[in-house]
Amino acid sequence: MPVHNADLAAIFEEIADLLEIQGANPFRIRAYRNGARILGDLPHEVRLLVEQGEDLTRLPGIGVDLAGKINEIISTGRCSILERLHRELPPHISELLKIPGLGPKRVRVLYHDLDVQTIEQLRRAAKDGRIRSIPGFGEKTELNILRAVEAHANQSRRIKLAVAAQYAESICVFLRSIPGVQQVAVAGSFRRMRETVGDLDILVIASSGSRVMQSFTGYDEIATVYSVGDTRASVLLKCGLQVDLRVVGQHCYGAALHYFTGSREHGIAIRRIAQQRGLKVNEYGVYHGFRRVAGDSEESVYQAVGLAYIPPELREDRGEIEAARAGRLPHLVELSDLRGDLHAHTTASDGHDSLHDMALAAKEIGLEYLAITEHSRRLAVAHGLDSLQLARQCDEIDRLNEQLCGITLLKGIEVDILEDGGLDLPDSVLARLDIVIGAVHSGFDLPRAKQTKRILCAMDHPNFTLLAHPCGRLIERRAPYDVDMLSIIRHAGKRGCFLELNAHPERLDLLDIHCQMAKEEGVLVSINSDAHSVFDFHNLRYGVGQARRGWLEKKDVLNTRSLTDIRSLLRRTMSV
Ligand code: DGT
Ligand code: CA
Ligand code: CA
Repeated sequence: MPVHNADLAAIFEEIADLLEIQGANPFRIRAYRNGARILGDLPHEVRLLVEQGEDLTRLPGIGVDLAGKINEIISTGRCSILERLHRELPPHISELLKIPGLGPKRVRVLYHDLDVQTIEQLRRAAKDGRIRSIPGFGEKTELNILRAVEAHANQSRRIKLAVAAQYAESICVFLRSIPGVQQVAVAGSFRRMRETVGDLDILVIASSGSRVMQSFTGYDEIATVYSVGDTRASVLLKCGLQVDLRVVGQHCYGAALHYFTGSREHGIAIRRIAQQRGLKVNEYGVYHGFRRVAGDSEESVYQAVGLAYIPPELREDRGEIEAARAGRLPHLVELSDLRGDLHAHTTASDGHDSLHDMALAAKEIGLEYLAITEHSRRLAVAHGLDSLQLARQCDEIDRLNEQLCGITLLKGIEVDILEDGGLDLPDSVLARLDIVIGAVHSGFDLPRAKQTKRILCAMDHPNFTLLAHPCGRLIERRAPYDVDMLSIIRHAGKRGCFLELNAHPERLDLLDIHCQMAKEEGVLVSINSDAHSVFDFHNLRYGVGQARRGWLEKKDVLNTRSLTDIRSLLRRTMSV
């Protein structure tokens, strides 16, 4: 079975979790976590590098030890250290980590003090009031755990877009190699660029469905075939992702793609409009009685019901149909519109590559400027910078900018917003920078009013320019903190500062609905990679996908501006 980067990343992540539950050396744990992140973000499959005999230690963050593990997993399909950890710890203990609010440290304590090994045991411990007595937990935490366990039980498993993309890509390569296949497209929520997908919906254009199905069910990543017929199949991959496959003839392409892209709500609304015009829309075409009037292309489907073409990211029945009817659809921002990236890290804090290499990688993908924004001193786990270290980096950036051509580095910081709304570095230091990104990295549980006030207060700081990952959620792992986003957006507008749309696949934060809100309030959004390695710029595409879901156009996005315009926009903020 081919091993994907997401599989390797998941294995390393699990090793790190289990080591942490065991209380192993933090450096060792960090090495696996970094390895997992690097692997998860690589744009190309590591398996292919191994097959080509490449030296994996040339990848950032991958030492001899991890390279050996990767080779072992790819060549044998097994991982001996993970097997050993599974023998040493209770079999289902890592399941506990799926409960929001429970990290390895807490699981370790729950296991040692209460012998909690499963989610059911956790629920019982919380219900019986045994958790509150553990030092550092308390009654409130106990209640939160109980709620989270109950929410977890009702929750269906969804997979992050960037992870699904890796599996989708290999399936598409496989399907295209089947004789007779003319076209392959991934539809469903994947095409709509939702942050997570429930399953993959793949559309294949071929003259003979049965031939395609025969080959497809032999795909070696399939664990279970749920159902298979001549035109449709549904399977479960070994990674846990479900795939629905549909085969149609060429002339149905547009109608089928439209049907399977959804969303369900959008589809229902379109069919209702069709009905009013005496038309019928299904996955084979648009019909007037028995006469087929459209369906070769998606454009023809929309045209038949009197609408302009609606891009997939907007198809949620959230006003796009009215906008299409009125000719008011936005001209959505595209990846190629981005001219810079305003959030990146280097080895000076917790990044994996040097200033120089990050600059070259940004230039390579066509960017004209890149802001270097390390963590500030408070975030010690990420080697945050103090004033002196930051000043040194600024000097280095000045020197480097003289040598670099085609790319300009901007001087910045991702400064911690303290719980009282202050910033983690003195004004005099921040004043020297081109950009000051404020970020909440602690105190996630503050009550709504306090959390909102904290952020508004940070924005009042004369040098504050951009609010990082505004709601703080980690997809499927940590809920957003409770804030009044409209107040924050309005305050940003008043202060002349900006909001980030953090493009990391774990974050995708600003949320799509808040992008729309920012647009309405006239507050520009910056689509940033938050790159920690040269490969992370690849993630900008997911940020753009989310921005498109939030109706953003080129003019609504800060980093579509030229370097000169960016400089003056950032300066204007500071002088307010
Ligand atoms: P997901 O998979 O939960 O992330 O969300 P979607 O939007 O990909 O939903 P999914 O996979 O259930 O279906 C994909 C699209 O196919 C859906 O948006 C509309 C269409 N579709 C699927 N099954 C049906 C159905 O039984 N009736 C109708 N009208 N449409 C369907
Ligand atoms: Ca789907
Ligand atoms: Ca489906």
